[in-house]
Amino acid sequence: MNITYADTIPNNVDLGSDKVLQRALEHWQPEFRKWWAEMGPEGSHSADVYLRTAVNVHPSGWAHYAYVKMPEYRWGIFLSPTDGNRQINFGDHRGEPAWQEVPGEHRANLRRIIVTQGDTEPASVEQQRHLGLTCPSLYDLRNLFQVNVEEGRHLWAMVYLLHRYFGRDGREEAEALLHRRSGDLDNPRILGAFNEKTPDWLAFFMFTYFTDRDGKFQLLALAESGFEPLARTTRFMLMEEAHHMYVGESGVARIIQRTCEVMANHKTDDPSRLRELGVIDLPTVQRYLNFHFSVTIDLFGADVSSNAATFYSSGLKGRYEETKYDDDHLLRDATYPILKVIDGRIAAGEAPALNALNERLRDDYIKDSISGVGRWNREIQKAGIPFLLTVPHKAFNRKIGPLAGIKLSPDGRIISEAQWAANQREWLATDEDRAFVASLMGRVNVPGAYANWISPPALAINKQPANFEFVRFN
Ligand code: BYC
Repeated sequence: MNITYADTIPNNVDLGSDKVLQRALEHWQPEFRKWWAEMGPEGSHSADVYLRTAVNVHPSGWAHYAYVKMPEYRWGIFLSPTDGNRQINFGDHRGEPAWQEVPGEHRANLRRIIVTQGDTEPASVEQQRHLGLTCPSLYDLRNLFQVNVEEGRHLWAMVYLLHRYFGRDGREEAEALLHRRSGDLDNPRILGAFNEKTPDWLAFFMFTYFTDRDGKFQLLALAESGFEPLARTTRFMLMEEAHHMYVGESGVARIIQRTCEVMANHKTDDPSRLRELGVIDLPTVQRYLNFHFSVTIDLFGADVSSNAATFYSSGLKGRYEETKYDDDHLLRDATYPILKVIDGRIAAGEAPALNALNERLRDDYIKDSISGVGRWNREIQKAGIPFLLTVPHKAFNRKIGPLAGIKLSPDGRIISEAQWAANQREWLATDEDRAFVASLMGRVNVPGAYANWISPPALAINKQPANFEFVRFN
């Protein structure tokens, strides 16, 4: 098969002159297309979608807008520019020049990190593949598809690293990324949250708000890596990630706005009355929030992790904003506060800072996610409604790490198994909640029209009006 690399795969890695890489991609690209046809957005293949495509890394080139059929999207490979003088900023190799090739002794760990990162990208596309059938507007449909093609590009970014730097085992891992399936019992995706369902648009917006934000923090930690190709590719991915979180934050905000409008118009806060009126009541929003937040903070791994210590000491994965820390960047003697479970109670404790790096990143993440929830609350306050959305306690509904061993209410009270069983329905989205939200989902595909349960956006995309034909069906 002939591939004109410069045309079909925009890149700044001089793909055209790398014969080994070309051969690897000749095998992988058709497999990727097959995967997209099978597992990519359902019923979307012939639509013209108003999408941005990164065609180069310059400010004018990383967001080029045009109508595109998604199977023809030009998934590019971009590394952020470098001045060639970067040093490793942390760990045992601190002060040495950043690696341009994979250091032999860290090869297995580096591959594992890249594979784990790469695995989440197709996983999210699989999780979201049915959502286009129930879009609340063409604007939202376009945003969904934008997120999907960019997750596809992020998969390409990791596959590029595997093919270019890891030889045969890299090629095998790249293939396996197309074979695992979200939620498949026999061959699931690697991390828990990526095997959950994203069955409706409230779940989608919560996912892009909370889980894509895990992407932001993990990518920021990898952007500190001593392996420069990984640092450079993740820096570029972060530019796209920002839009995904915006889709989530503004999507939830628009749902809240619409609910508050109906609450005010009908002078009611009764969830069943609001459901009859076709909007999503705020307690249901809270239960979805609790679920997505708790499942996502598990993605940071165990509170105390020898893997995390090794990744840091060997210069593979840094802290969020590593260079802003005024310390030794070795962390051999430092400690970090963690929560411990002692005799069924939670107590403040300390762990060696090196081992607690997952916990530190989780804490950074939590601070960042709380701020957006504050903005949702301002929407509710503006409408004069006395309701406050809250982020649950860090130990609520955990499945990873020692906190998984206890039962806790969202506000942090230790409870018995029986109390958990009795109250769980108040705290986490139930089958009834999901069935109700699903009952609202119906496809709205007329330009400028929006489903009853969500407000139109204040600003559409690329300065286009809200009634722009963001997707044309053929
Ligand atoms: N589910 O020592 P620990 C994104 C495993 S999202 C299942 O704490 P470590 C995106 C762990 O693998 C960002 N298993 O682990 C968002 C280990 O397994 P083994 C994704 C889990 O290695 C939206 C064992 O438990 N990127 O980009 O320190 C849409 C012991 O744990 C989970 C990355 O994650 C879990 N939640 O930390 C699209 C960055 N957590 O060795 C995209 C790369 C842990 O016993 N990954 N385990 O078999 C990493 O840096 C690390 O692998 C982790 C785990 C932070 C995930």
